[in-house]
Amino acid sequence: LDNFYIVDSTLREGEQFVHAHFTTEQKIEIARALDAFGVEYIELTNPAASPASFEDARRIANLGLRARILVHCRCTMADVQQAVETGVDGVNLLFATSEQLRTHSHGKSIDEIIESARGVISFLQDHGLEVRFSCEDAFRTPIDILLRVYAAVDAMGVDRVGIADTVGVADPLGVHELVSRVRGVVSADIEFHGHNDSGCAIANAYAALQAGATHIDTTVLGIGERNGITPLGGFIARLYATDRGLVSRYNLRMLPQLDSLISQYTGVQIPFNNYLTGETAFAHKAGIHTKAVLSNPSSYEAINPEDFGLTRRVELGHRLTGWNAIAHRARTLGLSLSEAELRAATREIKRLADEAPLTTEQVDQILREWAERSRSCAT
Ligand code: HCA
Ligand code: CU
Repeated sequence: LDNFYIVDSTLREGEQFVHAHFTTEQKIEIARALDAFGVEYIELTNPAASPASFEDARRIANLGLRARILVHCRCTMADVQQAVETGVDGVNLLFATSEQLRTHSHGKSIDEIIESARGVISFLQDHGLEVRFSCEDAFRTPIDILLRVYAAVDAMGVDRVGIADTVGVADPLGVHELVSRVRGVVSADIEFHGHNDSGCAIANAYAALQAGATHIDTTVLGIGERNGITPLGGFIARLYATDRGLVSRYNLRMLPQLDSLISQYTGVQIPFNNYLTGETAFAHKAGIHTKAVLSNPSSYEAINPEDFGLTRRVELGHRLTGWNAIAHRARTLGLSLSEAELRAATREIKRLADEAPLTTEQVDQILREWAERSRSCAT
């Protein structure tokens, strides 16, 4: 599984998010942050989309980043001529192949698609650019058509073929099946791009890797059309949970910064349950959990927050609290209380918390009062 590359599309798919309107300076800052994190590829909006899109692609291609810079283009000469002028390293081409999109989007037959691909691909190859050809809406395209298109562009010598779950209908078993079938007919690398409409974007990206895909599209916080695609942080969490060695080549401590940068620039909050950076992602509450976590965090954590520069939180002032966690807190405060006292203090906290949760300060106050009482009894 370690032969994979991340193609981050925050500056392409992410720009298609309803709340994204990045300025040139913001795009540059995002590109630099992604590069510092260590994604291998950064995909940018089609330079033909607008004058600023062209200018920004040119500037980002000239920043001297370690990541390879790609632009996303329709499979037309007009688009790729502009792409070449920007000085980017490669082009991610797309062409819709499903019946739905062929009818309602470009109206071309499969033979016409293959023929236009030929000219565009050889033009890019002549200019020394890396080329990927993707079938948009692959999961609603009949398999025989899909394999015919992939085999044809593979024979033209593309570096990668792309498989896009454009509407988020695929599931992990289906992705595994399709990627395996494509693997059987192409020698090129395989890129997977998955939308999250039905909640499978991370699982699908992971299944694609398991089936032999080499490149995975992500965006920071998963932003994109509708509810977006595979989120960078969630994908990293998925890989880390399997084998943390898989993600050791990335600068993991940059992830919280990337998430907050995009949150700030789009004006949307990071969800409380977000992978890694959600407010509660490392919060432990019930007595059974807190006891074990305080003794060894891995008991209830698959992911070590410290690897991402984050900290865990143990909640004490609620009715599900346990005396072990309360005892731990008392020790932290330097208070010496007997087990009986700690159990009694815990009962008091639970009784009060049945009315309303207590703050840590309130819990500390109760523990200090018990310590005070205990001392005055002793003297
Ligand atoms: C788009 C559609 C796309 C393309 C993905 C790809 C999709 O907005 O252009 O190039 O592989 O989801 O199909 O994002
Ligand atoms: Cu997409």
